[in-house]
Amino acid sequence: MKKLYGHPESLYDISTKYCGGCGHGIIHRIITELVDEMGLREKAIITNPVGCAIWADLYFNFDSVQPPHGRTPAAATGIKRILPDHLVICYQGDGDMAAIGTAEMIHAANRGEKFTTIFVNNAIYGMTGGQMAPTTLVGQRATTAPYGRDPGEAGMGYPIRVCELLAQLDGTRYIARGAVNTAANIRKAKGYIKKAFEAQMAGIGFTMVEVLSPCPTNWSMDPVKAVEWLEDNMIPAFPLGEVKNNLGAQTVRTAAQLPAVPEDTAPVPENAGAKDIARGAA
Ligand SMILES: Cc1ncc(C[n+]2csc(CCOP(=O)(O)OP(=O)(O)O)c2C)c(N)n1
Ligand code: SF4
Ligand SMILES: [Mg+2]
Repeated sequence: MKKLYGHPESLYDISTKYCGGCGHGIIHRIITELVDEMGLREKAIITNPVGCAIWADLYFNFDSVQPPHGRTPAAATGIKRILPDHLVICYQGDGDMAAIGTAEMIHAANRGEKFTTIFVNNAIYGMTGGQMAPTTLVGQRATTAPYGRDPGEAGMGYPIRVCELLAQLDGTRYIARGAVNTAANIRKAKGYIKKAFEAQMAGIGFTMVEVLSPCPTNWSMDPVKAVEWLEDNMIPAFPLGEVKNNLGAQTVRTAAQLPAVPEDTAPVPENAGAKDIARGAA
């Protein structure tokens, strides 16, 4: 008999702590459906964010690690390097990734670390009560921007488009942005995450899927209005689709195609001999 619908084995069958209309639960569901479909439950490891998804280990029925806020890319780097045949998922919110852990995120992407980041963008610091995030829209109100984000006189900066930023880096291979506002977009987001997971399991470099996600509580809206607000305001600011697809061998810039200094002309630092000391020879 063919099973048409069921609860994913990788998702515990319990109520979550998320507010009604929150996008995190849908994103958990997409991830766990894929882990089941790909038969990877025994090989999946998630690094939890700090933020509303900090309790993700209560929901995901596979291994998890809880690094400090913003440091999940550093933890995921270590895990994936030690266990390259595992599916390592780095789950991050927008405050977690684009503010508190900016350095970790950029350098992991630039190094081409071979894990997959799921970046949940709800344009706000959800867990701590609605402070402005790097992705908060111009004019959007937050507890720390009560008159709306103002990049002008108030000097609050502009919303950071993380996908486009990371797409510039040679270490990144697949970057896409989806949303969980409609059934069709949920299916598309699942397709992007599937592609990223498959690329990871094929040993290809850094992959990331951003997912635009409603936070009705901190947007002070009911769940239906929050979905409409996401459609009307977030999608125009953060366009959906594949931002970078460098998975095909023919499109990859190999090391040989990147500008490099010929070895015989490379400058030699005066204290180059100190490398033995740095390696612990002394
Ligand atoms: C180093 C550090 N700074 C700040 C905090 C407080 N803090 C916890 S969650 C959070 C906001 C998280 O927002 P986001 O990553 O967007 O996740 P969301 O709750 O919106 O899903 C902050 C600032 C912390 N725990 N550690
Ligand atoms: S505060 Fe926002 S992000 Fe956090 S659980 Fe509630 S709706 Fe979701
Ligand atoms: Mg957030």
